[in-house]
Amino acid sequence: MEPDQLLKNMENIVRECGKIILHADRSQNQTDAKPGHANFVTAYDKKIQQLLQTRLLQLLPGASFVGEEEDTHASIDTDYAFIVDPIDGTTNFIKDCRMSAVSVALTLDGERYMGVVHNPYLDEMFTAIKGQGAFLNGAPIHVSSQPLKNGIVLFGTAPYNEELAKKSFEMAYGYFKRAMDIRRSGSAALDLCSVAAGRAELFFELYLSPWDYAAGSLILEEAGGTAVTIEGGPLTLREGCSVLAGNGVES
Ligand code: 2AM
Ligand code: CA
Repeated sequence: MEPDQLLKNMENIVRECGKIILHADRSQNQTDAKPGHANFVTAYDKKIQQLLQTRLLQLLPGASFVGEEEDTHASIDTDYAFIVDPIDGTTNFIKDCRMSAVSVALTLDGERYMGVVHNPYLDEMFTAIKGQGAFLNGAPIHVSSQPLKNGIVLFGTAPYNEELAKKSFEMAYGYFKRAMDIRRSGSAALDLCSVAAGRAELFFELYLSPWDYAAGSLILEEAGGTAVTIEGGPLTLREGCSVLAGNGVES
């Protein structure tokens, strides 16, 4: 299959998943009970991941499949591998904050090859093929050329790690003083796409898993931005890492 056709097919599958998010039966979301939260989310995470797995592997039957909702993760050291997050922005989904995404990356020989990130609430489809630029609903996107002082800084707060959470807020305060303003969306995949589309200038989070950034980081790089770890090394796809992503403008 031609790369363009493969990407189109991936988009169609991801759009179907977005419809499941939009039409979620919120009466099942017991907002006063934690187990209710978990069941509600788990049901939709699993349902969407299952759909992604079935439909994506029909496109590329020999591919590996790595999804957030699995206990053990397949190796991506194969020709093709899909790395997916069925709902990135889980807490937003629970609270109906309408800021969540379906994220699908395709790797080839262990390297990011294609990325699709879809925000169903805004009907936004971010896409990229390595070396061919980044697009939003089919139109090319590019990072902004604004320096940090005129920029918005997005960040995530590593909620499961107290040490990192503290450091995250300290870093956020530092950026708050240096930049125009800060934001915290709750979806790393969408944050990376926001920087890619020039809506924000920088994003950081001190620990993320590959499915959070595999697609979004390719979209960002194809839009002219950069994505590295906080230490400045390459993002790892076989395990999680910190992410520092920006428009590449020195500040
Ligand atoms: P999620 O919504 O799929 O859980 C928010 O700070 C970002 O961090 C979201 O993209 C969120 O993805 C991700 N995230 C939340 N908990 C995480 C964890 N334990 N490890 C890695 N990423 C996490
Ligand atoms: Ca995620």
